Amino acid sequence: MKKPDILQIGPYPAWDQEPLDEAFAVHRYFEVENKTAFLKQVGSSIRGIATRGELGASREMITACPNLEIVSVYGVGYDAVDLDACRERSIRVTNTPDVLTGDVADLGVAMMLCQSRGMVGAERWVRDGSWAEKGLYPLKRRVWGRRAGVLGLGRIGFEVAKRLRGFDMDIAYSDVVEKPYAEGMTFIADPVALAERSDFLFVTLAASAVTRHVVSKEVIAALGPEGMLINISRASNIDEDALVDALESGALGSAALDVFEGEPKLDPRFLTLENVLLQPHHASGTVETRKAMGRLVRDNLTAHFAGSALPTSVL
Ligand code: 8YV
Repeated sequence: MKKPDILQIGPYPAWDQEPLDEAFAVHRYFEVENKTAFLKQVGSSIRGIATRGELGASREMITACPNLEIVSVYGVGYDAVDLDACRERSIRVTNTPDVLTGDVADLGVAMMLCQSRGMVGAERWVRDGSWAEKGLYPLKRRVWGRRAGVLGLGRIGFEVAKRLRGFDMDIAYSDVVEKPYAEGMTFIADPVALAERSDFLFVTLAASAVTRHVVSKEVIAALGPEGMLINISRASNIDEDALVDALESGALGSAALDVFEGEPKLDPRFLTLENVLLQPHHASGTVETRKAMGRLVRDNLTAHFAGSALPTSVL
């Protein structure tokens, strides 16, 4: 039987690439220079797209593949997939939820600790001889027992909150509705009010057109000169211009970010700021999790072409 033709939008590790190549006729979009010509050439043969969370699938790509049946996303976030274009043609969409939740929460909490205790600067202090030359490292801010806000108490937000309990933090959260499982946490619907009572504000919302810039200039101002913003969701959830302005002026104390508008290219102003911790969108980046994500990408494709129920569909 002919293997189904798949358009692969971004690279995967060898342990995923090999089984993918074995099961499907894979066309590597990310390796070609002239993408438009490539899509013209292979588009009509494509029945599935395998993509990454941050790369998604655009309307242009979807339109160029008139026989497309499924988009399988390597990531929990599918905001970069044009869902309207998929709905119009009843194209299925799958993602990789649950398997990455713990790792993403771990990185968020690690970023809070690292930034609050100034660990990057402290490492530099040791390596560049400042410790021996200048003595004690400047004092930083405590984490345990302080006030945390979680914006979006879904799977990842809940795992963040669970970890913060271990630091005896006073935890509040915002969401569209109060969550029955948020025991011991204060519900504050308004993100500005949440930011006002938070020392650390975690952004853990699934991104969509509705959540765009939910962390507005007002939310950032409410977090204030002593506050820290931690983003492990999508850059679009934050008004990034307002964020950089506030970090520059000191209106916001600090930030720890795993995601950026236009990544992997960053607003160059970020690189000049000392009060921001920059991470290369790797919250799900452990061997264990990435293996589980790769397997789910393939399991969804395989199930679809076998006519079975999809393990983790979103459309
Ligand atoms: C990326 C992510 O998909 O899960 C998500 O939504 O953004 C990440 O896990 C990962 O970088 C792989 O591309």
